[in-house]
Amino acid sequence: MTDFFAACPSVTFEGSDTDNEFAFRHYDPEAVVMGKKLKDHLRFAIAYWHSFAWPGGDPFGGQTFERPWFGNSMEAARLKADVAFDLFSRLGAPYFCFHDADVRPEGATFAESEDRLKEITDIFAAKMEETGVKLLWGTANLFSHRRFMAGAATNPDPEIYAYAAATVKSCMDATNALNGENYVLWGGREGYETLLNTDLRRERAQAGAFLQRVVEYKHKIGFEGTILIEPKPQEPTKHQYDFDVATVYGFLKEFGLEKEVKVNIEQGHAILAGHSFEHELALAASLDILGSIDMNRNDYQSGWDTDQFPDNPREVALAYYEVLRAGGFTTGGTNFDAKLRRQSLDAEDLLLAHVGGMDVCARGLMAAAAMLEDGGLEAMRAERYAGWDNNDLTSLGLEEIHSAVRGSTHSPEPKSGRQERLENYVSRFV
Ligand code: XUL
Ligand code: CO
Repeated sequence: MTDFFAACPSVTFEGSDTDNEFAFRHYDPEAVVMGKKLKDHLRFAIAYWHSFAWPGGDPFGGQTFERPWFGNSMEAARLKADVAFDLFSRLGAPYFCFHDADVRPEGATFAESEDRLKEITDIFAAKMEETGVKLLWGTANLFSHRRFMAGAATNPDPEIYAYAAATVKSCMDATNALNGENYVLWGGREGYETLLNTDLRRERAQAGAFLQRVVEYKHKIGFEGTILIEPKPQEPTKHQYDFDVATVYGFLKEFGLEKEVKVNIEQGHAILAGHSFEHELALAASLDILGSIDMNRNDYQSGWDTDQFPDNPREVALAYYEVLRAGGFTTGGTNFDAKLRRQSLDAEDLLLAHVGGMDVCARGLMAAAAMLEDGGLEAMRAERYAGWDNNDLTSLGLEEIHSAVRGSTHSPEPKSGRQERLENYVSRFV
């Protein structure tokens, strides 16, 4: 067993008056909001990679964290699993998420890597049974190893495509064995560094075929979870094909997958794409492809993906407003794809970062629910479009419309968009 978090008590809800750092002020998992418990709305997941596998490096410096489970042995991987499940339990986090590379050391061959993944998957299964923690999603790391430097599905070398396909199969098997509720594909290297060496048409066709094979395999093994693509515009590559929600939707339509695959939207990726988080969520909901979220925040100055824990109640509230307006999560949830700053060395830092993130999400979700129940925004939205309720012109041709407009003496007047009043309205709730 592990004593890494020995100095950290288990965290429970104490309410907003508490001065206990190790307590939730807003996240009362059992509290009922809009007819559902908060824990069932939020469906929090801890990201294995940031919390247990990330060494604390940045582009100018390497490892800052010294964790007892760092190393390339299976013994280290087993210790890491102990520590991870200890954190999940202390936080009362209902879910976790992982890549193959986060949980097992790379083997000398594909088969060895896969066997190691299976061994860890069996350990996870036992720990999940014991603790009640579930798997929100599994995924394959098709971006860290040098073999994937020019992409996985979109690689110019078919042998790498094959390696990626085999890796995804083994990660889907692991996810299925653990009853994962989703399977995520993030195309970190599916893009290009320079157009000068890139055949866009070919790479797009490879990516489409790859995803079709993933969906076929999902049905073949009876995986009941949702396949999710996680959009991101760039970083690590200069340009990534899954740029944003709109781009992914066009891709899914082209390959006939828009009813099979949804999106996992990450706050920081939305910002990198020049959107807000709520824009991406609202668009996905309007296209019926909203699946799950990766919750973090970006530094608005740095221009890269800083993956910080969320701390802005208003932003979080506007995001959950879109999630709730779309009917809430089904298989999806709130994955903290967020990491500590590299100077935050202590076990307490890791645990308390999640406490703060969970609290701000709960606060945001409750504010969003209150807005939705109050109905003010929806009433104003309905009123704004009311003219269309009994007057759908969209099937009429231009000539028909022209003769009606020309024959009328009525001149339409613009109406206020009321933006400031709407912003004031939101401020009342957050
Ligand atoms: C990278 C990122 C990934 C995906 C899973 O920016 O968000 O961690 O969430 O591969
Ligand atoms: Co992510």
